[in-house]
Amino acid sequence: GTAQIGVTGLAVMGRNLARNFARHGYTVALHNRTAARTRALVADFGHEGAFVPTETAADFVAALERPRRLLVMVKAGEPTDQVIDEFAPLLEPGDVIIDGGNAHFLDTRRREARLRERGIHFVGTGVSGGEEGALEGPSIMPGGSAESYESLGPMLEAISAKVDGEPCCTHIGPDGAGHFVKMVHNGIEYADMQLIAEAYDLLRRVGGYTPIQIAEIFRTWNTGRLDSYLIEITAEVLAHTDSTTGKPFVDIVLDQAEQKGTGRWTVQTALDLGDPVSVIAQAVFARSASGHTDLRQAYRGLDGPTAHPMATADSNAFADQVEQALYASKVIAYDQGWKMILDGSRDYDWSIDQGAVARIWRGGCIIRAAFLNRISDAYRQRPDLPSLLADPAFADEVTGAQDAWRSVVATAAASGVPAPAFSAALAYFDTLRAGRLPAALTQGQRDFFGAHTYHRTDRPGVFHTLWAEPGRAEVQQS
Ligand code: NBP
Repeated sequence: GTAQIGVTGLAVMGRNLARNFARHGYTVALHNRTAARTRALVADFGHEGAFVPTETAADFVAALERPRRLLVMVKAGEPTDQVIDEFAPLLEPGDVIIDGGNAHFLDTRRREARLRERGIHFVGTGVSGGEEGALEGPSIMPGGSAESYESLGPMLEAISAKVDGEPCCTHIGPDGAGHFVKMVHNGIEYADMQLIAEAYDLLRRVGGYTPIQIAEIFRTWNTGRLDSYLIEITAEVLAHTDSTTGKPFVDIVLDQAEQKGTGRWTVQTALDLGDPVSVIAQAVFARSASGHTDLRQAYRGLDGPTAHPMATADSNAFADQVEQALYASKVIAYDQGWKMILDGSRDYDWSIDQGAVARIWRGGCIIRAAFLNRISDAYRQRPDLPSLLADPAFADEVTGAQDAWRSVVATAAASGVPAPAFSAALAYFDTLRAGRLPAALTQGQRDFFGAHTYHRTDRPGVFHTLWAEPGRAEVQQS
């Protein structure tokens, strides 16, 4: 065969990645379960580069130069296993299967281990940027063996987004590392979106701004430290008018946010790792709460404060406070995500370079932002940074924003406007900042009802109090 890469699964993502490879001069073998998609790609885009369309699995494999590289872009889950089972018997040791779908990293670990026994490299790869990113340059997060990256890496880097000449693609780590990092990316994306939504809600219901005015505020913010793709598209959505009603578009959309599941996986995995990703969790919960029409019906109209838009003179100052609350909360959400990557990397022995993750998210992906340069710089200065807040520049910014941040959270509570992500971020900041936590009381309760023991602040050892006995004597257990 002559094709340097083959793509099987030619729906929007696979088709656009195949075109992206071809536009970069690679010969691309094409395959799809339903051959009509393969033919349509060649008919519509065949002039863009060198494609080798195939219809059977055997022809597809035969079209590839060796070692073979097959990119699987089918629906995640069962279809991915079916496609692997179809192709693996046709491959030889040294060949590489790349899964660019949104697989769960534990599935990727399972698949990688199984294929490794047969000498086949399995590269679970996160791809972010949606349909447009796939064509124009996504952010790419490949896992798998270092050996597979040697031949595959340059091709993936070629088709990835570039920022300051650097590709938004790097080898993340063995087996499931790439899909794990993609999962956390999506969790952070959920948090970013929820924080922006809360900022909008407060500006509208407390600040008294119209959607068009808020679009303008977001455009201004987009020239500063919040400069990001998500802020940019938020302004576009808010400025959009519904053509049939003439109303702001945001007012005619049903207020129920859906999810495909990667945010939920992030929180489920964080619970297993023991990582308190509270802002990400609130973002996932906010989407599920919005969909519970039965609950919303039961609560709707219950007595409580009604937000009153403030006088115009005060709303400018309020908008500035919201910007500060948004920025500080964003730093906390990212800090939670990076801590999760650190812990995942430790638990699974992946040796993930935290700074490199920031670098490859600067372009191509949904959370791309100037902010990621800052995170990248922080890790460049200190590669073993335990937390973003251990970086003096981030610490200064967050502590500097906190008066405004507290005021916004207090105003939200007093006005009856929900701000779960802003509030969770602030509570996280205050939890970790505290000299003493009421966790001491929790541990006392645990010792009382379950003899779970406790440590003392003043001397080493493990202790238990005999709560049921009159003297409540303390016994040292070790
Ligand atoms: P879909 O997730 O909609 O999957 C459609 C493709 O899967 C078609 O090629 C279809 O073949 C194939 N397929 C299915 Br369904 N079941 C199959 C089976 N049993 N055997 C073989 N092929 C099967 O496509 P997509 O939206 O392009 O996404 C592809 C992957 O990329 C997914 O894992 C997705 O999560 C991930 N992803 C998507 C985005 C995005 O923005 N859409 C971003 C990043 C990652 P057919 O034509 O014969 O039905």
